Amino acid sequence: MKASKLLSQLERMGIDTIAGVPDSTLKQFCDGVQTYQGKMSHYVTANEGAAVGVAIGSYLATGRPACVYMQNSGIGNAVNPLASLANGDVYGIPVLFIVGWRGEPGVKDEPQHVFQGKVTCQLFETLAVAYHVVDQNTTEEEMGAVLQKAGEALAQGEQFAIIVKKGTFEKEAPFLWSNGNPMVREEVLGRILRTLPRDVVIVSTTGKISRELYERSDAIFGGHDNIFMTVGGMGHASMIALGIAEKRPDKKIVCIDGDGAALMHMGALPFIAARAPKNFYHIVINNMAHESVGAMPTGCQQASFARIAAAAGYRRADQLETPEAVDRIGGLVREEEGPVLLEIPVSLGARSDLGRPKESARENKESFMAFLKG
Ligand SMILES: Cc1ncc(C[n+]2csc(CCOP(=O)(O)OP(=O)(O)O)c2C)c(N)n1
Repeated sequence: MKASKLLSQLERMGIDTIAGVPDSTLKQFCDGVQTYQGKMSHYVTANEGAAVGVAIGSYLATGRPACVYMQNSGIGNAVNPLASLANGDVYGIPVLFIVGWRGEPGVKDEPQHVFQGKVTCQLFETLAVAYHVVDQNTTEEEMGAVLQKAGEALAQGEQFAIIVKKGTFEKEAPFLWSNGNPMVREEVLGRILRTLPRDVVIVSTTGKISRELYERSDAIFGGHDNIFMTVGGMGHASMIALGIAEKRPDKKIVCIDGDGAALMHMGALPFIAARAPKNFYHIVINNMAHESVGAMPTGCQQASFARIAAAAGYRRADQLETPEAVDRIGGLVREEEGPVLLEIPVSLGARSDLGRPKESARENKESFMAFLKG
């Protein structure tokens, strides 16, 4: 199936708005959305609930249903506006979902996708959203029938989900862009690990930032017990770090966040500033993209996390633009009180042979808790 073809079919169905958060299973589809020549408006939203919000608003303004795309991890974020606004017992607002299915039962995937993958279809059933699963063998004719069914549901003010298995979309011309930043994320993460005191507690965000930290830490120190990897729950690393920081004022806590993740639940910033934990250091690695799932731009390239954090009330907030500035983080963490936010601009891209954690998530939790205790 070609993304460009599906997009023009959606447009013919009267859909003129598409909003979502990128996903690795939908990488080819997301590339197709970026390069699409049609008339649809496209929004990469901060989270999947916000995409449902745009879909609702756009429908209210035009009477046309919108399409929301996301990874199945994002269903949780979408449930609130879906169940309490779009559902037929409330306003009855049509939305077409396109959902990448990570953790499909029987297909090996990372721990964070296993349970979510198992309950994906059930969740749509519970939410009274009719759905159809498509894969690489779905023919054009079958897809036509699915869209026909979807159109009928949308016409009734209902929602419909197309659940997409891995490998469904064909490769087309990728969407290529550069953010112009010279520093490389993995090198920056290595520098951060080297400059930080060895006894700091690190909470890292979802995606390749955690995978790169894990590998760098193993290579430099032969272990990673001080790192809690927020492998799922994108956007919640900083609140996890706050939870630890408040219970362990004797430890310095460093949250290593991504810009996409920080945007996803940005309410954390003023909240952390209000709690003012003295032992809290927040580093935002900013590549202006959801790099881990295919480097789609976040759509908020203008945002300065340092300025946002300063306005939110962090005690100090800076942008670090050179390797030498990154090397000074350790001194800052040793000498200054938090909450501090440091924004580090980096380029796009990652090593193609980047690994994944070798232990189970539970083993990592246990070694991290033992480190915290010790
Ligand atoms: C709720 C939710 N939506 C989407 C995803 C898929 N996902 C995993 S990592 C990622 C991108 C993270 O972007 P950012 O925080 O900027 O870090 P980067 O990958 O750019 O280093 C996305 C969208 C997810 N895991 N959870």
